[in-house]
This record gives sequence, structure tokens and C-alpha cells, in this order.
Amino acid sequence: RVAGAITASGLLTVKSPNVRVEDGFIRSRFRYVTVNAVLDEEGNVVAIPTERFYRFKTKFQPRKLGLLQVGWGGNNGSTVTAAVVANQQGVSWETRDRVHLPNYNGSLTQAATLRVGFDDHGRDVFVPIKSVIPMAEPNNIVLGGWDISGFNLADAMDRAGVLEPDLRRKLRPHMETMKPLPAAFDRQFIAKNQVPRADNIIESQDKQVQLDQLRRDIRDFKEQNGLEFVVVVWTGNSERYAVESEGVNDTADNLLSSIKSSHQEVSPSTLYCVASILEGCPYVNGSPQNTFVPGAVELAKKHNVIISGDDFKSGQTKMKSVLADYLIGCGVKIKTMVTYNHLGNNDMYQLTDEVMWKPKSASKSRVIEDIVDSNGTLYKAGGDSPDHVVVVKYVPFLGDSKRDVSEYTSETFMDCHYTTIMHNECLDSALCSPLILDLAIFAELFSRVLYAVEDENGKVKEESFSSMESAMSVLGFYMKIPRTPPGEPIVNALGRQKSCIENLLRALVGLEPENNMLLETKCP
Ligand code: NAI
Ligand code: DG6
Repeated sequence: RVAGAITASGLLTVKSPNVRVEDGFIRSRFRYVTVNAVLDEEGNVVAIPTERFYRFKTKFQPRKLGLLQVGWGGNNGSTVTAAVVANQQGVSWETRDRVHLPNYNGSLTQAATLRVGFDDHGRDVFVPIKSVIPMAEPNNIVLGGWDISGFNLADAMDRAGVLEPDLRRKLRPHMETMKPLPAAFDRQFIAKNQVPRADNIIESQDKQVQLDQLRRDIRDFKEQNGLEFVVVVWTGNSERYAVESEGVNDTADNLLSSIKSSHQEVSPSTLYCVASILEGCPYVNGSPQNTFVPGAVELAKKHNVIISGDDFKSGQTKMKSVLADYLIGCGVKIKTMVTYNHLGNNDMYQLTDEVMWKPKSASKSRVIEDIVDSNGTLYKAGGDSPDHVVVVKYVPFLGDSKRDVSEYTSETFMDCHYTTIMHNECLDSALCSPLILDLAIFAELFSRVLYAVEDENGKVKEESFSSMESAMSVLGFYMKIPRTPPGEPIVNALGRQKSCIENLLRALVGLEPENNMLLETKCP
């Protein structure tokens, strides 16, 4: 055996009776083993493994992809755009210490790898995740979007102040011709401090007129750029919650009627969402507001359109979903999690409004419920969850540079205290932009996937193939409050979320799930 590991580039080929490429589809057969765990009368668990065989049918070729960002002129929107242009055009830039080349680091699809197996010399072999199955290339994604601010993308990038001046100067000629489309805007859903920005809005306040315009925008974008598929991602300001009520937004039909009558509780984000669904485009909600009112969820299901949300999990929350899983997973009882964020970007400025802060506060505070619930040895049901305090502060001088200071106090062996203090600093938009690209890429991929379950004779009828559930919980890796289909529990632990993505990708190409047992060396 030779020590070390290798990462191969190029598309992965799987030679197995479980997979074949035929008529433009990757067809795979996947044995899914799950366990039915029931409590007997004495309270003991009886585990009954069950299996079913899935067939997956994935269109081989990614489609020509467009990404429409709502809030295109914001820090995230302009940073995503600048990065794609820099990568497309191979634009390098200088800082005091060196010359930098563009990349997509921070992106799971572009910069992370998946272990395939051992080679003949006993080395671990990895491939980039983008090589497991054909996916859209970020360099080929056509970008567009809406913003209430009419700044062109070069000016928006300067306003954001995220990227280095040398890079911004070089990108300017490519980006100053990019101009956000006029936005659906309702000042009731946004902080007062954002209103001066709103100089690029659809003139009519009639919500049906706005919806029709957004739908036209999507169609025009598709047509003008010769696109086969478009994904819409909300990276606009965090809105206030819309009031959910019977007859207004509880069903798809009621929501559509409420739009017709311009009901005041239909938020702009729900309008974008409905427009996307009606145009067959996946919609991702990167903020914590309740865009996905029950009527929108029903509409997405009816139209078989992927939805994903809520609120990007980019920095502190991501770290929480790793650290809590590590500590509680190792039998250490977290007693307090006290976490602070301070930064000075426009998003944080808007969150100084108490009403707008509410949804964000809720989404930053939930994140560890499933991890606590998973350990009834440490935490007794109904009561002694960790004290979880979330504080954020607006510090204008820091701009997009997010500082996260977190303290976890736990009880470990014989009640000894175990305290962990962390300080992270990163540009908020550098954390988030790769997530937006991944979400667009995965939404395109998973909307190419059809599945069927074999009958007891191991057969499936071609017409029994259907799309996966529209609430795309596999994208929960990217979300603070993952949206799940009815009956599916929320998983926040980052490791579980990542292995869900990896194992689903493996299933699509006929590979077994990664079990990390390495039995071929332990029990040769
Ligand atoms: P930003 O404030 O720089 O950008 C938001 C943009 O949305 C602004 O340009 C604004 O003019 C625009 N906008 C507001 N309402 C709109 C509407 N109705 N239609 C179209 N455009 C509209 O904020 P940033 O930093 O880019 O963040 C965007 C969103 O992503 C925020 O809601 C934030 O909470 C969320 N988020 C960001 C994370 C990060 O790490 N950067 C992580 C988690 C969530
Ligand atoms: C205050 O935390 C600003 C927020 O918009 C965050 O930047 C965003 O929600 C990211 O949160 P987190 O907890 O993943 O760092």
C-alpha cells in the first residue's frame, strides 16, 4: 500500500450493473436500507431493517442555466456577479502581498471533493463533487436580476466594497452594462432605512400587475439569452413576516386571488416566488421571512417546482451546526451558547429595525433543536435545552466584514466545565456567494432527476417515474431553517446534511452510500 491520497479531475465513470447511460439519461438502481425503530411494551427499541429499491433517471446533460437574483445590486448579488465575470474572463488582481487568480473556493460543487474508494495501491481516491455527475458550470451561468436600487452592477460592486479595488477596476467595463430590472416593492415589508434606495421599482402598486411583469421578466431573460432553465434566488433584504390567515394565503387558489385583489399581506418576496413557480423555475429563499406561505408551498407542489429555504446558513450558524453536533454527539452537554455578530453592511443596517430583526432572530436561534433532541441521555425531554442567546450589532466601520464571537459552556465528565470560545472574521458576502451558485447548480441538477420505486417483482413502469418532492430538503445544507416535505424531520447537523447530498449524488450514479467503515483494511 502507498501512503497518501489523490484527487482526480474529469468526470467519474461508474462500472456497475447498477448504472447505465441510455437515451440521454443516467439510469441507476439503488438499494435503500432504512430501519423501522419501534418501542416495545417495556420501552426497549426494536429495530427492523427494511429495504426498497429505487430507480433514478437523470437527464445526462445540464441545461443552459440562468440565475436571476432578487436583490442583484446588493452585496451578495454583486459579489456573485463579479466572481463569475472574473472567472469567465480570467481576471487576476494585485494586493500588497501577491497576484490573485479567480476561483470558486467556498463552493461545495466546485471546490469540495467526495471519496470514491481505494486505488490499486491502497490510496484514497477523491473526485471534485462537480465530477460525480454532469452539473452546470458556474462560468456558463447567465446572470440577471431585480433590485429596488437602479445602480448598475459595477457601481453596486463598488458600493458593496467587498472585493479589492484593483479587481473592481478591472471588472468595471464588464459590469457597468448590467442593470437590475425594476423590482416589486412594498414599503410595508422593508425597514424605513431602505426606502431611499428604492429608485428602480415597477410603477404599478397593483400586485397582479407586478406578478405579470415579473413573469414577463423571467420569460424575456430566458428568451434573450437562449436559456433552457432558470433558477431564481432571493438575496434581497430580509422582510417582515407576512400575516398568515385563512382565505388569504392558506391555499394556492386563495393566494392567487389575494394577489389579484392586491391584498396587503402578500409580500414582494411571495410575488417573486409565485412568478418563478408559474414559470417553472426553482425558487430559493435566502432570507428568513415566510415567503413560503402555505399557498405558495401548495402551488410549488402542484407545478412540480423546487423550492428551498429559508435563510442562507453561511457563517456563525453553520459553525453552530458543526460545533453543537460535535459536542453533543460526543456526550458533552452544552449548557449555554452565547453568540454575537457585528458588522456594518446594508443587510445589518436593515436589521437594526426591530420588526425586520424578528425573523432573522428566529432563524439564527433555532439551528440546534434536532441535535439536542437526538440525545435524550443528556437532555431530558421538555426543558433543559441550552440557553441560546443571539445578539447582533450594526458597526458601520466594519462594512461587510462579519465578526462572530461565540462562547459555548458545557458540562462534561463528572460535571467538569468545558468552555469553548471562538472568534471568526470573514466578509459576509464571501461566505454567502458560493452558496448562491451551488444552490442554482443543484436546483438545476435535482430538477433533472426522476425516481420510481420497484414493485415486489423488481419492476418499474416507465410512466411511474416522477420528480422528487418540491420542498428540496437535500439543499438544507445551505439553509438555517431547512424546508422539508411533509413528515420529514428537519436536520440541522452539517455533517448529516453533507452526507445526504453526497449519498444522493452517489445513488444517482449507482454507487452505494459512503459508510466510512474501511473494512477492506480493518478486516482484510
Ligand atoms: P444587501 O442589503 O447588500 O442586498 C440586498 C439587496 O436587495 C439590496 O440591493 C436591496 O436594494 C435589494 N432589495 C430589497 N428589497 C427588494 C425587492 N423587493 N426586490 C428586489 N430587490 C430588493 O444584503 P446582502 O448582504 O446582499 O444580503 C442579502 C440577503 O441575504 C439578506 O436578506 C441577508 O439577510 C441574507 N443572508 C445573507 C447572508 C450572508 O452571509 N451574506 C447569510 C444569510 C442570509
Ligand atoms: C447578522 O448576523 C447578519 C446576518 O444577515 C448574517 O450575516 C446572516 O444571517 C448569516 O448568518 P450566520 O449566522 O450564518 O453567520
